[in-house]
Amino acid sequence: MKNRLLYILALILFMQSISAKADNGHRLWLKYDRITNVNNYKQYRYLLQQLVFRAGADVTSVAAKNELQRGLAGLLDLSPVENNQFVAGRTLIIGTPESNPLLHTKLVTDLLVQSGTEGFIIKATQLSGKNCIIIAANTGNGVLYGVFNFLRLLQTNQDISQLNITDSPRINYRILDHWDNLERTVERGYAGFSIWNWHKLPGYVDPLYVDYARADASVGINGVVLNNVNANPLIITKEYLVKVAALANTFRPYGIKVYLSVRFSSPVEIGGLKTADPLDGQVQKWWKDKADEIYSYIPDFGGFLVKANSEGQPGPQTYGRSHADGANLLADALAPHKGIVMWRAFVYDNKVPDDRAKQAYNEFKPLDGKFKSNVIVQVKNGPVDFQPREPFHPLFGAMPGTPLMLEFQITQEYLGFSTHLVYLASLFKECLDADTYAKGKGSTVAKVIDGSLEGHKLSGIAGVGNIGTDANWCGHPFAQANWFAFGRLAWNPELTSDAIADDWLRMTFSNDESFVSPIKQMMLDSRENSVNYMTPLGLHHIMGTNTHYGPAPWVDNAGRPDWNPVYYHKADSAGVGFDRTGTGSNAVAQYAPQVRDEFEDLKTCPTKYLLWFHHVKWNYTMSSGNSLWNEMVQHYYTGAASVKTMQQTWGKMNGKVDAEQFEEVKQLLAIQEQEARWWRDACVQYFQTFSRLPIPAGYEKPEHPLDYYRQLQFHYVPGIKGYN
Ligand code: GCV
Repeated sequence: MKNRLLYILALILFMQSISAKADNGHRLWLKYDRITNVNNYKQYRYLLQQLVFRAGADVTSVAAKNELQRGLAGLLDLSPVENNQFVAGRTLIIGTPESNPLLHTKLVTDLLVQSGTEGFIIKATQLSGKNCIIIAANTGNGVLYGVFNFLRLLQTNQDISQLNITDSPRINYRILDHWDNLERTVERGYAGFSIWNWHKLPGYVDPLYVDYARADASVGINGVVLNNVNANPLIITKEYLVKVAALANTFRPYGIKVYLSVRFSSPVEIGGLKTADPLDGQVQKWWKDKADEIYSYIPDFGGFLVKANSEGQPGPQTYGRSHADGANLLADALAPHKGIVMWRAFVYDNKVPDDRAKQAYNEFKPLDGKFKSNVIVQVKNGPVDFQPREPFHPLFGAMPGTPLMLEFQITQEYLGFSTHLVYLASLFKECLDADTYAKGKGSTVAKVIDGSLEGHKLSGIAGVGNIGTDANWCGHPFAQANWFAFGRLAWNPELTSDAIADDWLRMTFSNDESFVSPIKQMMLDSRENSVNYMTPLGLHHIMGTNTHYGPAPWVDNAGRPDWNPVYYHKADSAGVGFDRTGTGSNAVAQYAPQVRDEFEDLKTCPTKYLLWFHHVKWNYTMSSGNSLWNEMVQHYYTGAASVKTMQQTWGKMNGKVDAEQFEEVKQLLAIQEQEARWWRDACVQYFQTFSRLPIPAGYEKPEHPLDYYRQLQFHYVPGIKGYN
């Protein structure tokens, strides 16, 4: 009996030790596991024996120090000796010139001239004639970013003996938008429920919030919108403000400000007023008082995000006023506290426009220059809605008198939810690097939004987050890379997708080249793969209505024309595609002449945007020599086949990464492979009903007839309101 008990006890301990080792991805890219490369390990331990950390007593400096100690303990099993002396060649010196006398030198202060309040330098140098490594900044925030950058160098096994880094963010407001509802569902969220436990706040502050803030800060995110743009007015009542304040207090050490989405009609709904008209004196007073109240709870509150007169949300147009009137009302209320208004240009109202892609430009372009100085207009990357591929939004470059903020979607509403491996840096870069020609060649979207093109002080970028209560935060281990990539590009839009993937893979999984190299390539190819099996050649908005799950190009009976996929692809017996040239909706005219001309001409229009701008005959000869029909089929088949290749590539990684994560990715890739074929077979057969052309020889037959796909129904698809 005793032996049996001992045996069971041993077994339990053994099982625990196994599960303790298994990695569920919760530590994201901040694992800080012991460095396995012997040379790097030795170099780092030698160079970092001593630590002189004097960065002030502010909460951010304390957070920076804690992070450094945590990182060095994990990566190197090192607790550097901290004092004011330093040993030549073996000391890390950290702080600001004010707080750390060792850094109060001309060399350091000169280098920090351009660093602003968030930049930093990391340098192998000499101070008082002795070799050392310094991390210096003008503020605690800069020190924090410098520390995260330094730890990244160690995590990715860089040589640190010759460091010479000067870095600062190009964009001021780098914000993660949560579409989290107060009852904890997440609109378009595929990673579980909202991480904000409103019920337990403010009494219980989950340590998870600190991990969340560390992750954001590690990639330079400095603002968080806590709630859905389809906003509940309760968020700015006292009941919720005390909860918001608790989160703000938790995020403050990490340089993160809190923002809220507000509902334009709040003065009526929670203020008891009869109107929310922005020109009404009582309404103006109500918002001013509300702003004062918010700042009494959260002194460094960031400001408001607003979705108005869009998809049924109330707004200034409800009272016959303009978007500028609405934004300026809130801007005036926030201005005394230095808060900002992020006013969304995603207007998609009840009147059906001639072309939905034109609506934001039509409404906002005439308002250029009419916004108060603390308003920034937030524009989605493309003119329709976060599709797998869209051309850049024509408002970029078209509103020189107004600071514009770029909104990306990190959550994969249209890109396979959290079951498809799609690395989004490629999508982000395609937009950031696009040339608007607003002020001649080189007027990229990145330069519009970083303020440099027009000399705007206010500059911003937002990403709609993909975070939820799933153990790995994002639902798919590789979806974490999109959170990471958003932050890195928000800090520096010039980084390459390749470099970001490289860092993320090394920090998250392994520095083993035989892993990093093939898996990085798989990531870099993944977005194009998904475009191919979902919406090749400029097709868009052909997914399941409302759920946005799977293909449904046939839907033609939704409430209004521009809710229907058929509105967007316009397939008929002659051809397919939305004519947005002068013979069609003329949306091309919203772009600068150089861009317009390129898109308007069938011969010069990039193949990837072809059916976005043109209705093209099925037998049109593409630049490849294929007919349009054959080319479309080829893209769908190549896309689906590429997921098989991803499976093979991943299959070879068994043993190179944690077993639990290997298995998770393997299973998710199998779902993706199935769904890629579903997209392919449904779309090819549907478009074939118009082209009446055969699927060229050599391609496998679709698994099921078209009717099978048309009749599929799904219940409880995540991410839509009321799904639970
Ligand atoms: C938050 C799309 C999404 C909506 C989202 C909207 C927006 O329409 O499907 O869920 O609402 O964009 O960005 O406001």
